[in-house]
Amino acid sequence: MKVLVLGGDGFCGWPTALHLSNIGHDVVIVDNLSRRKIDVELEVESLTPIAPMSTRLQAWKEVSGKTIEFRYLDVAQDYQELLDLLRDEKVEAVVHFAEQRAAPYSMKGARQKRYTVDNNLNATHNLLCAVVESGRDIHVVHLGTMGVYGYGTAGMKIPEGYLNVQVTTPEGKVVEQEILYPANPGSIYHLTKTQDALFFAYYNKNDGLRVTDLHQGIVWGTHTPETMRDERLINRFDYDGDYGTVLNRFLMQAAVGYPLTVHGTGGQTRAFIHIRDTVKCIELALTNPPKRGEKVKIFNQMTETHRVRELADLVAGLTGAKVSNLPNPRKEADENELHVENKCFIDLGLKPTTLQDGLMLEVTEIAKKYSQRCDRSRIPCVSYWTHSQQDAAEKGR
Ligand code: NAD
Ligand code: USQ
Repeated sequence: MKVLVLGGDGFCGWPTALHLSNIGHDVVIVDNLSRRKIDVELEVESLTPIAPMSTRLQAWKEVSGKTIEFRYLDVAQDYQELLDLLRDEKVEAVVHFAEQRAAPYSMKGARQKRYTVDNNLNATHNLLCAVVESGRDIHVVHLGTMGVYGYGTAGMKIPEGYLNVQVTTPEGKVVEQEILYPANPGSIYHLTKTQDALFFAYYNKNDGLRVTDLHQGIVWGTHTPETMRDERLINRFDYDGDYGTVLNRFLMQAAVGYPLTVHGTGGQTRAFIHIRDTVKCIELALTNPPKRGEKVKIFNQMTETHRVRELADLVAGLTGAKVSNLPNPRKEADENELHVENKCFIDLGLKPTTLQDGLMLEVTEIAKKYSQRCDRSRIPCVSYWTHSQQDAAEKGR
């Protein structure tokens, strides 16, 4: 299948592009390298030394004999180029990762909030608009987030996208309806994903677009079988206070002897998935597209839930690291329960990789191997959700 991977230079996109190429798809990566440029802006680098795109692609050709094409293009800006690409390359499916994905970065200030909204909404809308204009029956697979739902429920499992509700009419008749699960974003970044979901519902209803929206949990790990085949194929590992996600940060902090940065009580429960399962899920989504006329398929792409303080205790137990409870820079519930339905992928054959599988070792080893590349000054989270949190932090310094 001819597949465009938008955002194929990123943490999830790069291993996905390799995996899809490896199993025989004809892959074209589209990326504007904005993630690498944000590293320059934040004066930080991936813990792992990621190679330039041409080196990555040459290495892949050498180890696999397969070619992946690369197009430098801004999906949020270069509409005509995107449309031409869909037509000229006779694209059959698009995997869309090309968004600004860090909640803390999206909350740093007005510039970053506006960039995140402009970039993410325009990228998604340009893609949908271009698919319609191309006249091609292209399956769009989008990476959404568990954070569209908020992280709590009325006690049931968070369903896969849709909720059955009953409403009472003025005449007293009870009517059943299926609605999109109510959006409850916790950051501007998460908010853009809730708007993406409305774009998909609309284009599906109006134009019959076939869309799969994957509401993914926090991705951990670094390697996939493909990225391990050559040092030049190594995946990125973000550890800084804006882009580093909680479990990979704890593993890296343990490796460099930095007390684990638990926000508040660490009572936040979140959904997780290993990067190996991410690429598998994309494969499954591509091979099981919605039929023509079918509503947007929404899958919860996660395999387990964990509480932040339990992850810290686990990492501390494995490594002897100290745990530090810090004032939470975010506006979020201190404690929450989280139960999530993930039957769709399990039924399609996903065999989850769990923390118990010893894969923590892989990340600990990565974190240790490259620990000399860590800039400790970039570890603290210095993005505050509100001015009052920022003022309090400044007074406390
Ligand atoms: P990433 O920042 O590493 O990768 C995103 C890629 O998209 C980057 O290479 C960036 O340069 C590119 N990009 C951004 N805007 C673009 C544009 N306008 N035009 C072209 N390219 C553009 O992020 P990631 O961790 O790989 O996440 C990929 C997707 O998966 C995101 O949409 C994110 O919301 C979602 N997701 C990620 C996680 C996670 O834990 N990493 C969890 C859930 C969902
Ligand atoms: N946290 C800490 N200490 C840290 C970093 C984070 O306690 O050093 C806490 C946060 O306060 C939060 C939780 O850990 O309660 C998760 O934070 P995170 O940065 O690991 O994840 P999040 O901001 O939610 O974002 C990440 C990805 C995003 C994706 C999302 C999936 O960056 O792209 O959409 O995970 S989900 O969380 O399921 O919405």
